[in-house]
Amino acid sequence: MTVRMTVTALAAVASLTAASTCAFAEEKWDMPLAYSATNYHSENATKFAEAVTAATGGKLKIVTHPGGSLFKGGEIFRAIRTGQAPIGERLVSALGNEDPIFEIDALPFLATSFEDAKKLYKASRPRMEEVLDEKGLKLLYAVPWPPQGLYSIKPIKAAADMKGLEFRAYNAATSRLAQLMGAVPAKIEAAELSQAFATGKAKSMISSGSTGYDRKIWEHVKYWYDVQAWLPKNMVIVNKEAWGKLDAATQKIVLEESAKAEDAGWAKAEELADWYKKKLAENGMTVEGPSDQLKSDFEAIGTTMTDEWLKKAGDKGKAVVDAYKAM
Ligand code: PCA
Repeated sequence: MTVRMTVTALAAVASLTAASTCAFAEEKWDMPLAYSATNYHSENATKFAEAVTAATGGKLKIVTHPGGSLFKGGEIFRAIRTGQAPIGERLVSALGNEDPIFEIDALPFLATSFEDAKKLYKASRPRMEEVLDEKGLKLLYAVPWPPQGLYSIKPIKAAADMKGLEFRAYNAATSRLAQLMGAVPAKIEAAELSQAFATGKAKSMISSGSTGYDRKIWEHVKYWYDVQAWLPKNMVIVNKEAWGKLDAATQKIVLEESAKAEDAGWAKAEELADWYKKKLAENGMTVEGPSDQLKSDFEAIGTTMTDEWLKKAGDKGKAVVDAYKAM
């Protein structure tokens, strides 16, 4: 009994001492992510979170929650905006109803290589930051997905073959694209994909090899056409109020680690793009380029969608496209 009491007393003294030597207030940030833990976006975000935690000596501890476990993809932007989560990651092009600038990321054939996607990012980042700032948010970093291709349970030689086919969309732009092909779109988050294809709710979609690989899409889908239509990005944003509570030294560390995460993420996406395609093929999928007809059908749809977007996005949108084209 005496010994137990002594141990308890010692532990109490030790924890008091630890508390008094911690001259700083510790802050814990939960960071919701929509995509699976093993996806490179999530792994990159987790590395970023760990690097910030280490570099601040635990003063700012960031903990990631992948796979939509804390907030689903469709809820993350609002959660950060309202301060329910201080930080998180969201697919940029899914935010078209917040502002048209975010949809520039999913305009077919505007930027189809990593190099052009980087230019488009440079050209659009100032406007993105302006819009986010008005909403009480700050952009930390953005990382692309590999080029987008067409998944289908049946061979597709032309857009006409998509007529009536159930199509999984991940934003308004992919819904519109489906509509223009005569397909039947339904918005479904990546985390719910396997279920949607298993039940036949989805029979086609446009996405990268990355998401097909993550969801073992070959269990349901046999064809992937490497259309290289665009490279959408995920962005990591922070609530400005939460940001304002950090001291200058901590903010500096977060910005430095964000820059590193951005560079690492772009490099990883590019490195993995071909690897994903190989994995789809190894698992029995037919992986090939689009037929000339399908390509020209997509190009025509891309022109329509770009025209529609320019009307919506007005002068500010046009200025971004012009800046991109001048690069
Ligand atoms: N994967 C994400 C968005 C773009 C991509 O390649 C998805 O399908 O949800």
